[in-house]
Amino acid sequence: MKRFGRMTLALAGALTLGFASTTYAQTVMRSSISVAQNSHQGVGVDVLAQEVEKRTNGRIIIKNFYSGSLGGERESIESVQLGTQELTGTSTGPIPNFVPAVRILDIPFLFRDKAHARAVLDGPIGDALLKEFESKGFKALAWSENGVRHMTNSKRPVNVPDDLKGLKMRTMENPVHVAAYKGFGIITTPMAFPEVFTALQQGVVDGQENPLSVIMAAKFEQVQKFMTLTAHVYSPAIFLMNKATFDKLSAADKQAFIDAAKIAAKAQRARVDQDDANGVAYLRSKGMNVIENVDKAAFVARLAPVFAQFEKDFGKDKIEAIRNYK
Ligand code: EAX
Repeated sequence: MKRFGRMTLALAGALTLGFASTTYAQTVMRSSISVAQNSHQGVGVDVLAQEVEKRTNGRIIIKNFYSGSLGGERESIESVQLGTQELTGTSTGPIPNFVPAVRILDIPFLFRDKAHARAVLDGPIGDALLKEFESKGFKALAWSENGVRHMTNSKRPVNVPDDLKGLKMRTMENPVHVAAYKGFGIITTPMAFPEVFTALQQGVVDGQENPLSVIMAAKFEQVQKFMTLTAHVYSPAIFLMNKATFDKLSAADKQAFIDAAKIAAKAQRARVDQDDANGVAYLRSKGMNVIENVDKAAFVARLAPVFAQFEKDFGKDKIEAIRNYK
């Protein structure tokens, strides 16, 4: 038996009620997120666990670990690939290192808004990208959402692209983000999420970028004075499962996981919407200086050379198919 393998427990469910014992096998799986339970991603993995439990009549239980307690996103994805952990909820941050085709989604200013991103992810392009995970040892259950990313820092208000020049910013371990942010003149420092709060607190980096949902869940307002709603990139999220674990399920249980993940994704997106609606007022109430209106076209224009490179590397037709998706 693998040390962290699936645990099959025989439980005498009715014993405590004093009935004749009905013995049934219960499978416990482990899942994780890098952010706190009280967050959009917490809602996602909690709903996924509830729905799977309900749909399998309690035969399959998912135990969730929060706040990176099983490791950051890259480590969790690795564990799911190896099968030492069955599931994880993650942003696409580290995913290009595992499933390169998915990197196209991390291009800045690719989507007009969340509705556009959700339509692409829920349509044929998103479905085709979910299938790309299968040859890498994953069953990708559904796209969910991390949110629209904004910049924060401890040094100065960012009004125009030039204000970003020379800021030392933590980025996700994502090659597309790193290339793009360099285009802004940012000094990029890729780092796993569980290390970010301390790095900001100790001044190892000046800033970071994340959706309002993550900024609030991580309490970054305690260590970041300035935020600008740059909305520079949409950040997808995904529910990943170890492929061998999924393949062993009955057809009905496979469907249970897929249906549960769709419901979980919807709940996670709803929480992102709620956080986007409340986030600015909340963070201001905690003392953050928030710049809401920027000249977006100026930020987009600054990345022209980077976009030209992405078109070459990822295929202009593929990028246009996403941009023009209705
Ligand atoms: O998935 O690493 C990041 O900045 C992610 O947005 C965060 O962990 C939530």
